[in-house]
Amino acid sequence: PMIHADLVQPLSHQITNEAYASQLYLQMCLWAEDRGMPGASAFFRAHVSEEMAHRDRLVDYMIEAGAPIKLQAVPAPEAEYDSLVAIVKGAYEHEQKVTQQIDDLTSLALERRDFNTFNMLQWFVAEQREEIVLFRGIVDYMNLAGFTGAPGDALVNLDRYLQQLASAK
Ligand code: OFO
Repeated sequence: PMIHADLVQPLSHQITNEAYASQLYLQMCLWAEDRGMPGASAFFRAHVSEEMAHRDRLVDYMIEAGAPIKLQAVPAPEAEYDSLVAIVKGAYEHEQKVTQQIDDLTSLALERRDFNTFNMLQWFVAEQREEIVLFRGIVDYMNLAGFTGAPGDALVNLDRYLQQLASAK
């Protein structure tokens, strides 16, 4: 088989992880939408489809390899946030977690000498580097703007910044 038996379940599980990321960002988008933050809403909305694309990339790989996919329940995302600061920090932390998941999968593929999966995962390794750079950049910007989370100029500024990031994609 193209995929080592020990990788089949973990890859299936990552499909659920990517679906979770998509749900999480949709919830964050809705939170921002609800509070009249169009920039933050657009930014997270764009991430919803990106995460779906990550999920589909794994699905396509497994279909091509003829590996069975067992879907699991997608956990409910956190819905209560104190501020946009908490959301951005939450998203950054989440991306760090996903990076760990991808790293674990990649080292397992290497250990089992599953070079097809190892090769497929290189795309995710690069993608996670981009995600980390992106979210860390927003956290840095937030700190630079002196944004504490309260409504005011800094919040409007951050929302506009997120709008620019969303349009640049
Ligand atoms: Fe946000 O990169 Fe997939 O999960």
